[in-house]
Amino acid sequence: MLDWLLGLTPENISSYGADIDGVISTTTQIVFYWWLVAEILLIAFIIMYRKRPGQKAAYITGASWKAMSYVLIPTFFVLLLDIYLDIKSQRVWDHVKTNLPKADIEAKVVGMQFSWLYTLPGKDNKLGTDDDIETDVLTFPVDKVIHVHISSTDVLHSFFLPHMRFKQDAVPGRTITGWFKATKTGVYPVSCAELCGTGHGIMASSYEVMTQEDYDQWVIENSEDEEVASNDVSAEPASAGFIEEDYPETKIDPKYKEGGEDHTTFSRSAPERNTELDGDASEENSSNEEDTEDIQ
Ligand SMILES: [Cu+2]
Repeated sequence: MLDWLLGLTPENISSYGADIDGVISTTTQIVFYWWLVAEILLIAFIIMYRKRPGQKAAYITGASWKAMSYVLIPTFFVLLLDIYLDIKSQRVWDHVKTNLPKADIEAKVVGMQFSWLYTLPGKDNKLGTDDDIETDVLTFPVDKVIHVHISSTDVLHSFFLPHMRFKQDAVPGRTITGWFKATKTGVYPVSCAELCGTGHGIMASSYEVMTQEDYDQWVIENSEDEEVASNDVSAEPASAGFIEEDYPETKIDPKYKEGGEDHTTFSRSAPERNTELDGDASEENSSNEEDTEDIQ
């Protein structure tokens, strides 16, 4: 039932895509049937109890148990369905968001106004080493667990892979890890699902799912021409408003915690405000004392 609605969603190429679609389908069906019942009753009652000659309107306060049962019984069923949905979706949430399976490949995803930049491990399959590959097409093998460490250099973005049934906010100053496993090779779109500025609509990107052999080859090719590759990357995003100096900052996330450039200004001004407040507070205190003296 209602498969036509799920038919509108993009093709599922995710190992947990069926779980996500299942929750959406169940929620839609429950909401749809209750909506149908409510609308049919509403229209029926409008016709049945319309104004007619000789029929007087009754004033019903709803205080009797019979009247209340018309509200309480449907509420009970809605509550039961709510609990059912909670249990069903909690299982999916645990699987997709909480219990991350062991990663085969770890990648870094950085959102910025208005592009996505990806860093993949090189031949050593370790992220954060010299042979890392920077790319603007997230590339990874099929049937492998990919962990993505998502962050942002500026404002809130949302890393959205519709075919992968994956969506995760990119929050400045934080790195959030998500995972997915593709079941099919191909090139698929990435978009930003958080209104992040004037270029939000053009903040599109893509990812390519390859066979393991193709991926191994891709890693070798891109690791070999490391210099060329890094030149490409620094040149390409520049057209999309990327400033190279911005990137190293995002590598050092603790910097934000210790107080980056912006935060320093904030913490500098904060104590000034505090001292002002203290001054005010002591004045208030002294005036309070005066008041109490007056009362005494
Ligand atoms: Cu964005």
